[in-house]
Amino acid sequence: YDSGAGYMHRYVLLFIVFLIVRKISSAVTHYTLPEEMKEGTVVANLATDLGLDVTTLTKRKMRLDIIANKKYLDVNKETGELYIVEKIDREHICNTKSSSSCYLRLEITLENPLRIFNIELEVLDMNDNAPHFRRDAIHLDISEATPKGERFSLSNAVDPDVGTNSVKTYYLSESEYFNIEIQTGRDGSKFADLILIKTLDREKKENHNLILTAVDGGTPARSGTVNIFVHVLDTNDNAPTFDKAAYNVKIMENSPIGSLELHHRRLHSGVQRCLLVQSVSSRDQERKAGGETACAKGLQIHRVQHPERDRTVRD
Ligand SMILES: [Ca+2]
Ligand SMILES: [Ca+2]
Ligand SMILES: [Ca+2]
Ligand SMILES: [Ca+2]
Repeated sequence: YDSGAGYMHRYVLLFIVFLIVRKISSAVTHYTLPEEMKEGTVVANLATDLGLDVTTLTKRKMRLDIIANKKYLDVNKETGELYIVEKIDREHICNTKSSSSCYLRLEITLENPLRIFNIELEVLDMNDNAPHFRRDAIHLDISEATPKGERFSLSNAVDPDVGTNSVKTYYLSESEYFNIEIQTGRDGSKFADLILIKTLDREKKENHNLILTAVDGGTPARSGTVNIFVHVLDTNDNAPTFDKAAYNVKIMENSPIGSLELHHRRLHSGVQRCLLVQSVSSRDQERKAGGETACAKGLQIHRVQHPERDRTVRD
């Protein structure tokens, strides 16, 4: 009777029985638990929930398999309790932002008779990450000629948590020149645009230091900041001006040529000033190189090229 055909017959029968068992056990037991729970925390009592005799678990070689790269949980064969052996980090298991639900799939196996139970563990997100910016500072060079209303996109903050635990909004430190507008990307991510609300004046203020804060919607909320350094670029928006509308110079007749010019000295790097009996000064606040200083030489104007800053004309 123990022929090859009979052996095959028994094998096929066993396979069918196995399939039926798989089918019976296809009902999935669902649990939910928050991430980051301490080691040793009991998630559920499997013996109670699956209707198993707790005294037979060791004898039936109860086994837990997890479809994951770490052994996050184990089962106590004495009590039937499912407990945590390693902290479950939702951001590690489900690092994509696309789905807000995150699952760990477990399989419980018992022998004599063979029973397999599928367990689905939904890991709930906790607000355990603060929004952070990839860089410490954002540097912006903005011309003082930039019109009011111009916007500048700022790099966004990232927060690996999902839903309300992720970046919710941004705040900008007090500024009379700048404001921000919150934008929502296609994937729901939030970012901010910097908006110029008052025209800049380099001659008044050359650098603006701002702080951008990203806040998430968790309870309690967490936040991250980044410095924004705005450097105002110069444009030629000032004409030279004299400190008086008119100057009177008295010169004796027959004065020798050059007698009015006493001396001129260098004040500080690149700036020349001609100091004479009567002084005439003209000031231009622009930054660009190539300005001119005019000094009276007798009754002629002598121009001096100098590289930067206060162009001063003295007579
Ligand atoms: Ca986490
Ligand atoms: Ca989280
Ligand atoms: Ca967060
Ligand atoms: Ca200017």
